[in-house]
Amino acid sequence: MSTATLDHPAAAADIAAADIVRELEEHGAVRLPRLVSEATLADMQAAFRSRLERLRRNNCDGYERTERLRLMVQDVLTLAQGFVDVALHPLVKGALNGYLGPAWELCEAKGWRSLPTRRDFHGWHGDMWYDQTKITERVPREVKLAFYLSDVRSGAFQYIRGSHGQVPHHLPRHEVEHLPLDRMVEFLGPAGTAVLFDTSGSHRQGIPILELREAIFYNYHDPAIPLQQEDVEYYRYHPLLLNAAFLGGLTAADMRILGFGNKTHYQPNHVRRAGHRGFQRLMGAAYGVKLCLGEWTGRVTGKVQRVLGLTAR
Ligand SMILES: O=C(O)CCC(=O)C(=O)O
Repeated sequence: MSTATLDHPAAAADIAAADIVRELEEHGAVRLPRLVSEATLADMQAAFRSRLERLRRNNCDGYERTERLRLMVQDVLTLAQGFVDVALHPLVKGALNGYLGPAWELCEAKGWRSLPTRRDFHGWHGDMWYDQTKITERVPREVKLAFYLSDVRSGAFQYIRGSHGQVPHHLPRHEVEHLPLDRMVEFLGPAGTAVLFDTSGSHRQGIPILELREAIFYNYHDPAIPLQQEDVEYYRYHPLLLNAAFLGGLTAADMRILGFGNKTHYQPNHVRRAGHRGFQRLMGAAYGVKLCLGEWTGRVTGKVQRVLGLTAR
């Protein structure tokens, strides 16, 4: 396969894109050549890690944690220019035009840090995203771009080559037992490794995960395809959240890809059903008490200081 980087002329990217489309058609997953410079990668890593400092709450941005072994960072396009540049890389766009046809958009951009474990917590699956009760006669295509932000020596993305095009589902034990593991490809690689894959094929994060792994996953599909109910309720494919600072120099095609003006999946006043509601209320109340105590202590300290003549009245 020919190689291309972010700075290659469009013609070279077109040739490489055709190779990538062929690989996707045949195998369902393909490793891409390097997409960003070391400096851009470092910028992305620093921005991503700044979101991993703490759990998101109140006036502090951070990660989301809805499961034990992954810390989720939502809406990575807001974090650094590199996240937008990778999403709209000419090679990626060329490959997606060839594989998905004319109507695809970027529908999600998030990442996570996976924690070390020997547990197969995610399992083999094809991504379920569209409404399988409405679309029965074909499997609509969806492609993800995996992009590593840490060196991956274990816990890599794994894919069964040629398994794409099946109705996506979580593989039950009897199917896992018969998986053709001789066709399994494991995408080990340094930070900056990028892999495009058809999400209907069987894939998972491999185990054991011996070191923290940080990766982002961009999700591309046709937004006109009806979504499964669970994702509508969760508001999973909400219109992308963007950062105006990173949107200079977009073409009309880029704006379409980022969903400018597309309200198909916009839900006014959406409120996500919260889990752990009792616990959240308790934490909210405890925080309220802490603020009251802080205010009261401040008043008492002020009074004492005034009585002792330590501050002006
Ligand atoms: O984290 C991984 O390597 C697997 C990702 C995955 O299964 C998915 O995005 O559906």
